[in-house]
Amino acid sequence: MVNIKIKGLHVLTDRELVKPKSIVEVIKLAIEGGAAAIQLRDKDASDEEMIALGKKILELTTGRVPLIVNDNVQVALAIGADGVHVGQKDIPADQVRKLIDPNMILGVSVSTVEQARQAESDGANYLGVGPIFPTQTKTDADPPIGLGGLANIREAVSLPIIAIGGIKKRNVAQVMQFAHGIAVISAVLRAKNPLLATQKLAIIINKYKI
Ligand code: TZP
Ligand code: MG
Repeated sequence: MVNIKIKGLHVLTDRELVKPKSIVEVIKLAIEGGAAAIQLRDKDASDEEMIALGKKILELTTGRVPLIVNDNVQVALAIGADGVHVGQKDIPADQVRKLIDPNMILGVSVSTVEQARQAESDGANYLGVGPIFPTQTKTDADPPIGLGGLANIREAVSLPIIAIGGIKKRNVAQVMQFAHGIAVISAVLRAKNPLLATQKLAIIINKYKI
């Protein structure tokens, strides 16, 4: 059941990239525009800063869409978030699964079939798969896996696949042939009109979403 809720458009936060706009304001527009989930992601913030921002964003998401916290299990538990998302260099997914409430969503970033199978057996509820295309947003991103890499992972596991990395309006339709949703940062946070940008992405995604 948890899987149904996380299909669609995920919008990730980035307090720096969104400037001069405010992240809270842009996330509000993203929810209005049809985002299916919000992920609180901030590599440079302290736990206190994450908690403060997380509480503000939780006010916008509660009753509407899940809020998933990147990397930081303690922050997720402290604010009562709906889920946690971890990468290959974070706390192992099977450990996170034991630390969080069974109803909480666990997302895991993967870029290979092997990692995807491991995440599935560790108890992930969905996979963040990528980077699909080159991206300047994550400076330490792995090389892009392309649509071929995405398709291989999709075939190997039965979890919902949320594709990430360099996804824009122009390429989202091709990605959605092999995914249950996508996650973006710059396509919404750097858009002149974040509401319109979200609406346009969500319309395309919802045509393909299964
Ligand atoms: N993980 C893989 S690529 C990426 C993350 C967090 C960055 C995605 O940002 P953008 O701007 O949507 O390419
Ligand atoms: Mg991480």
